[in-house]
Amino acid sequence: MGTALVYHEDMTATRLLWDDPECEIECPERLVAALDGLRQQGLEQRCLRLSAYKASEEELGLVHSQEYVALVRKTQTLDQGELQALSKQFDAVYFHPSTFHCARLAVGAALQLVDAVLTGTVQNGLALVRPPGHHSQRAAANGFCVFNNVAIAAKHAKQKYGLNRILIVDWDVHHGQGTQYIFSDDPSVLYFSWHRYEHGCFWPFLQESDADAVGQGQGRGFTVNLPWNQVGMGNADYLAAFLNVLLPLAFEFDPELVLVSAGFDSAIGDPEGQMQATPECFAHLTQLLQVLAGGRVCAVLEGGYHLESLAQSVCMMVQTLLGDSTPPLLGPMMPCQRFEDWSWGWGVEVEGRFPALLLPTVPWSPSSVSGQPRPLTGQASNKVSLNLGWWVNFGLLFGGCHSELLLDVAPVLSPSTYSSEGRSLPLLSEDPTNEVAGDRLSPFLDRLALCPTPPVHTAVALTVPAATLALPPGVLHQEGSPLREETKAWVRPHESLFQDKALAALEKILYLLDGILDGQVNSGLAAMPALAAAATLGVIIQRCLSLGAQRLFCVALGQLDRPLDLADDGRILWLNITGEEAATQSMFHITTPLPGTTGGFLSCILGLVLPLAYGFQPDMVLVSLGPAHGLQDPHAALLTAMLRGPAGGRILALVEEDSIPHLVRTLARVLHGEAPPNLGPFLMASPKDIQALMYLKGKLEPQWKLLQVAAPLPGPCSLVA
Ligand code: X5A
Ligand code: ZN
Repeated sequence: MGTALVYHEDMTATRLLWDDPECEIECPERLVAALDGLRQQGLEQRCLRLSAYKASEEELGLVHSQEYVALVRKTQTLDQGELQALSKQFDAVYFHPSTFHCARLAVGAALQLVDAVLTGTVQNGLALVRPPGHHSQRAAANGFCVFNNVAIAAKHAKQKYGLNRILIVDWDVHHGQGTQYIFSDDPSVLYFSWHRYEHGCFWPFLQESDADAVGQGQGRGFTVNLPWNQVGMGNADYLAAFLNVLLPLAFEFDPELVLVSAGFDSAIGDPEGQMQATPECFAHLTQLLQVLAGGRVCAVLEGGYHLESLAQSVCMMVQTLLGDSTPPLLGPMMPCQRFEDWSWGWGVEVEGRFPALLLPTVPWSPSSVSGQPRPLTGQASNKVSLNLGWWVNFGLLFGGCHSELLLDVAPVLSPSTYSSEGRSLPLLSEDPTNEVAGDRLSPFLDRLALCPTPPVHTAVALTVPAATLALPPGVLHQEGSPLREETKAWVRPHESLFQDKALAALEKILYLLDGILDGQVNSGLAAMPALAAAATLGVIIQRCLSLGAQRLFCVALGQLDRPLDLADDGRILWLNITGEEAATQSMFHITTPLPGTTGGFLSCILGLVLPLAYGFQPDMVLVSLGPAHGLQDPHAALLTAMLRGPAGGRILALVEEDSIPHLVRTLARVLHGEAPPNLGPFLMASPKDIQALMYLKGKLEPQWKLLQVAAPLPGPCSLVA
C-alpha cells in the first residue's frame, strides 16, 4: 500500500547563529544527509513524496499553550541578541528567525503523515523534520525541540479519527520527557522510551526518566521507561528490550496506530548516545513494530547527530517500511547486560545477559555459545521498578501476577572492558568487506552477499491454480524443473514421494528453494505433497545443507519429526511446536507444546522462538505447518512475519497441499511484507503454557544467551519433567 516520505526543504533553514557547543550538533546538514542517503539508495523514489504544510495554530494548541505559541511566533522578528537571550531561558535550545516557520512545518509533516496513513493512502511512512519534538512541553522548548511533533500527531489522531489506543515508541537515545508529561495521565497513549540514563547523570538529568515513572491517575501503567545505565548498548540489547519489554506490552495494548519518535542518536557513532547499535538494528526494530496496528507505523525524526550513521539508519528504516527484508543482524554473541531479581514472587536471580552481536574477534560458533560465561566485572547495580500490573501478558509471560516488577540492571562488563574488548567495531566502514563482515559471514552468506537484493521478493510453489488464490501483485508463481540426479538419490528412501503428484510438487518446491539459496528469490511459500510432509522437509533440509547453508532454523508445527538421519552437529536448530510436552533432546533439538491461547502463543514467539532464532543467526529459516498443526491463520501469519527477521528475509514457509486458500493467501502476503492480521481477543497464557516455556528457558539458557534476559530461572513452582 506504500510508504510516505514527508519533507520540506525549508526545514533546513533553522540553524545556530552563535557559539554553543551543546546545540551546534542540531544542524541543517542532518536533513540533507538523511535525504541524500535515501536518494542514493533509490529509496526516496520508491516512496510517496509529500510536501509538508505548516500546522495551524489550532493544531499547535492541541498540546501547547497559546502564550507559548505566541512567544515562539514572536521570535520571527527578533534580532540575534534577543534570540540568544530568549534561548537561554530554556535548556539546550536555540532560536532562529526561521524557527517558528520550520517548527510549524515539522508539526505539519507529522500530521500529514498520520492523515496519509489513517485515510489509507499509504501503509506507513517517515517524516523527516527539524526541529525535533519529543523534549518539547506544553509551554517550554527543550533539548533542540520547539513543538512536540509526535505528541501533537497523537492528539490529532485521537481527535480527528477517534483513535482509542496509540503506541508511541521513542527510540531516541534521550528521554522524551516532554511526551511523557503530555500523556502521563492518558491511558489511550502508551509511551515507551529507552534512553541513556547513567543513574541520572545524563541529560536531561531527571528522576522521572527512571523506570519507576509509570504515569499517573488513569494513565498509571501507560508510561514505560527503560533507562540504560551504561553506554555501549548494542543490537542485542535493543532487540532484547523489544522482545522482553516493549512487545509483550504492545501486543496486549493492541494499538490502532504506532508513532515512532525516531531518533537515531541511539545508533553507533553518535556523539550524544555513545551506543553501539548498527543501522541494520533499526531495520529490525521497524520490522518488529510493523506487526502491530495492522502495520500502521508513522515515524517522525527526532535526534541523530552522526551524519553518516543517521543517513544509514534512516535508509534501513525506510527500506523496511517499504516491505523489503531486513539485512541479518550478524556477528558473534557476547553477554553485556543483565536483568536480575524479577522479584515479584519468585525472588530468583536471573543472570540474563544481552548478547552483543558485534564482537569482531570471536567468530560465532556453537562452542562459543555453550562456553564459559564472561567474568562479571561491573557489579554495581541499580534497582528500578517497572510498574506493569496492568499488563496481564507481561505478568504471565514471566510467571507472576504481581503488580510491581523489580528489574535490576547491572553492567556485566566494566566500561573499559566494554569498549576495548570488542564492543567497539570498525563502525560505518565504507568498505563492506571489512574484517567484521569477513569474520561473521558464513561462506553461504558470503556468496549471497554478492546479490544483496534478490530480483524476486516472494515466490510460491503451489499445486492449485494461481488464479484461485488472489495473491498480492508481484508474487511469482514458480513452475517446477526436473529433479537433479543428486536430489533423486535423497528421494529414493521415501516411499511417500514416489507418486507422480508428490514428485511434481517436490520439483516445484526444490526449484523455488534453489532460487532462494542462489539469491534469486528472497522468500517463498510452498505446498508440501499430501501425506509426504516429513519426507519433503527432509529432502529440503538435505538440499540446503548440500548448497552450503551453515545454520538452518527449522520451526516445525504439528506432527513433523526431525528427520532421523540428520546429524546433530549444530547446523540445524530444530524447534517442534506440537501437542507434545516440552523437551530438549539437545540444544539444537527442542520440542514445545502449542500454547492454547493468544497470550501463550505470543509468549512462545517472543520468549522462545525469536530469542533462539536471533541467537542462532541462521542462513535460512524453514517454517513448516505440518499435519494437525493447530494454528489459526493470524497466528501462523504472525509467526511467519516475525521469522522474516533473523535470516535476512530468507524464509521458506511450507504448508500442507490441501491447506485452505485463505491461509496460503495470508502467508504469501506477510512474506511479501504486508502486516499480519489482528490476533483477535487477547487471552492470557495458561499456567501450563507458562510452565512449559519456563522449563525450556531453564534448560536452554546456559547455551542460548538471548533466552537469559527473558525470564527467571525455573523457581519454586513445579515444572513439567
Ligand atoms: C532531540 C534530541 C537532544 C538534546 C541534548 C542536549 N535532543 N544536550 O536528541
Ligand atoms: Zn536525542
